[in-house]
Order: sequence, then structure tokens, then C-alpha cells
Amino acid sequence: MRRDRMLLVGVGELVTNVPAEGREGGALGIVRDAAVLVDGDRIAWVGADTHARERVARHPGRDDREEGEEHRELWDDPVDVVDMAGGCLVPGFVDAHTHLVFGGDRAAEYEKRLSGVSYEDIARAGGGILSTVTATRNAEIDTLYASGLRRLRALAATGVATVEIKSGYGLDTATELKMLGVARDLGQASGVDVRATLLAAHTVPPEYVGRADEYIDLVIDEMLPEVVERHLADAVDAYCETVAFQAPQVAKLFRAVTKLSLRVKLHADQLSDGGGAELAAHFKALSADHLEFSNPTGIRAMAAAGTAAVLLPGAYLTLNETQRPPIALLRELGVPMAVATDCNPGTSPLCSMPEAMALASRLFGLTPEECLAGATRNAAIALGLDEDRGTLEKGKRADIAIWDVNHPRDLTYWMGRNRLHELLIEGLSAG
Ligand code: DI6
Ligand code: FE
Repeated sequence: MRRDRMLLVGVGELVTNVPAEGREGGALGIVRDAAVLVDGDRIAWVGADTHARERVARHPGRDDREEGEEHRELWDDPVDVVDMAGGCLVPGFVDAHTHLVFGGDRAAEYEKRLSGVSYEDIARAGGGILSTVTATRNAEIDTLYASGLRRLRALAATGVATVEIKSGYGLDTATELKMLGVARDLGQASGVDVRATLLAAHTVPPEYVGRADEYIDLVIDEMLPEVVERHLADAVDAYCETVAFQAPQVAKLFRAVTKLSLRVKLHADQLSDGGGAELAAHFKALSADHLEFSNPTGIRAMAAAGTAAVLLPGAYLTLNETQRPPIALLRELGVPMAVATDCNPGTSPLCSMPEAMALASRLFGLTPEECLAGATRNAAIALGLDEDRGTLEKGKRADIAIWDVNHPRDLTYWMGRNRLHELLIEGLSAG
């Protein structure tokens, strides 16, 4: 649907993510029997269904002297009324961590791991990320674009209105730029708002084995300036891990990035405690992601720095990990917890946000409320986009997912059952 002005009435449960008196669901700020007025690409009003219907019935209301000027304008212009038939409205999901542009796949590697070979051993033997690097370097742009678009559409079909896409399977200037260009084009084609992240420091490329420091210099001296000049990325990420880069190398890169006034984020402490959480906090990163092995000092530093936590249960599950991220401490310190798919060929072949939420609750013990906030408001914070999305309130983007469920908790409860009725992105029906 797309009308310049539409009034969505008959909403069973509206997740505003704005807690207020009289609203249910704690932080979710649920309004029952609600209505939403969408004006173009923005939300113009949120409130009670009965109130909205009354106002529209009184149209034209120009003689209604009791109301202020602004309020009269709100209801005077013609509006299309659309009945949501008791459906549940939730902010469009924000998937804050994906690597969904890549060549080939790693299904055979997955099979090998099932027989007992570890992720790190495969990486050290030149497989893992490097096999995707070879496939991505060799892939035509059209092929990368077509496979990326299929994955992006699969995500959007699960309510995703904003997605972050990382580079990191090129590891040379041309291919990193190629990946970021494809990510940008995917946004244009799909209507989903794509945020691109340069992840050139994903692992040491084959040409630089034993010379990781020199590769970091290449990223700083050659890739970063090009990316900035061509506005190809919104942020810069790095993989701080024994099989990738050490904290001092990441710090050198981040010093260069922050000088360019780009924000950073970090793959931190996924397989071992590499001091990632603390490092991310030191550079006021938007987010530190994974965090399975983060120590309490690092988590406290994140809380102080305002760095969000991005939890990636798909990778935890696929790698058969046992150490969970420090959820209790994150909770206690009020660190915003986002939940994302980490869609990638090696550790998280996952293209569904409700599935990521279902896993976050089962594997990490997040409540359904935390999962929903993690897929919306906190994910927007993790991308630095919370000013205009992540909640349903006046002035925000009209990114609204309409779900055929009785209660928002159903989204975390069900698995493998897509209950999305319709997704609006900036007021426009997606897909
Ligand atoms: N995100 C990553 O970047 C790495 N693990 C993760 O969760 C590696 C992805 C890959 O193996 O391709
Ligand atoms: Fe990742």
C-alpha cells in the first residue's frame, strides 16, 4: 500500500517502544486498540483507535474551534483509512550486523566442521574466510548483486526495513570497493535502507601473511581515503581475534578512522578474550559485537562509553559455542542489547530476524521483550540511527511491520513460521 496519508486503524497491539503511563509491556510501550497516522514517509500521530475514528468521522473538522491549529491540520486533510484487523504493529526491524554480500558458499566447510574440525583450524589451513575471499574476488559484480539481493529480500520478508552490510571478503582495495558498491546498489533496488560498513580488517589476506601490520597500513593509506572520498561506507569495523587482528593493530586502524570522523564498531571477543570490549569502548564505538568472551572490565567500559552490544546467536549456534555473552552484566549496566543475524557464509547462514530473536531467547536467555527491543530500538542505537527509527512515534520514519499475531511475544516464540502480513518502509509497501 502507498497513500500519501493513511490511517491504520484496528491495530490489536502497537509496539511503540516508548514507555508511558498507561502503556503495557514495560519498555515496549504497548498501546492496545491503537491507530497510526502515516503522512508520506513519516509517522504523524499515534494513539487510540476510537479517538482516530472519531476525528476522521468529524471530517472536515475546520470548524472545530476547540483544537489547536496544528491538530486541526492533522485531521483535516483527506486520509485513507486502512483496517489492520487486529494485527500487531512493530517498528520495522533493523538488522545491525550482516555480511550478506559474498561469493560462493561454505556448506561443505560446515559439513566438515560437523565431523569435528574446528573453525580456527579450517581458517589456519587457508579455508574459512579466505575461501570466501577467493570466491568474492572472482565473482562478477552482477553475480554478487543477484545473490545479495536474494538474501536481502529473504531478510525483508521477515520484517527488516534497515540492514547493515559489511565488506570484508575482498581484502584488496578493488574488491572491498566492489562489495561496498554492491551493498549500496542493493539498497536502491530493494527499498530496504542499507548501511554499508568497511570491514577490510576482517582477516589477513593471503598476500600479506606474516605482514599483518603492513596490511593495516594499506587499509589506512589506500582503502580508507577512497571509501571516504566516494562515500561508500557509513562506519568501519574490524575483527579482533586470534585468527584475525590483534588489539594494537585494530587500535592503529581506529585512530586513523576516528580522525576522518567515521564511527567504528568491532567484532569483539567472539572466540577468545582479546580485550575487544574495552578497545571498542576506548574508541567510543557504536557497537561491540559477539562478546562471548568479554571480561567485566570491558563491559563496564562499554556502558561508560555508550557502546551498544550486538548479540549474534546464529554464529554462537553454528559454531557450537558454549560460553554465552555476559547477559546479566549487560542487563545490570543498562547496555543496549541488539540482536542481529550476522548473515554470513561461514558462521551464520541465517536470513531471518524472528529466527535470530527466537535463538537469542533460547540460547542467551533474553526475554521476548528484550528480543523485540534488540531487533528494533537497540539495533537502531547500534547503528547510530535511533533519531529517526526504532520506535513508532510522531516524526519517526514510517517503517512499520504488520504482523498477523496476537501478541508481540509470539514473534520470539514461533520458529520457522513467518507471520509477517506487510512491511512498510517509509510508508511504502516493501516487496
Ligand atoms: N562474523 C565474522 O565476521 C566472522 N565470524 C562472525 O561471526 C567470520 C565470518 C566468516 O567465517 O566468513
Ligand atoms: Fe560478523
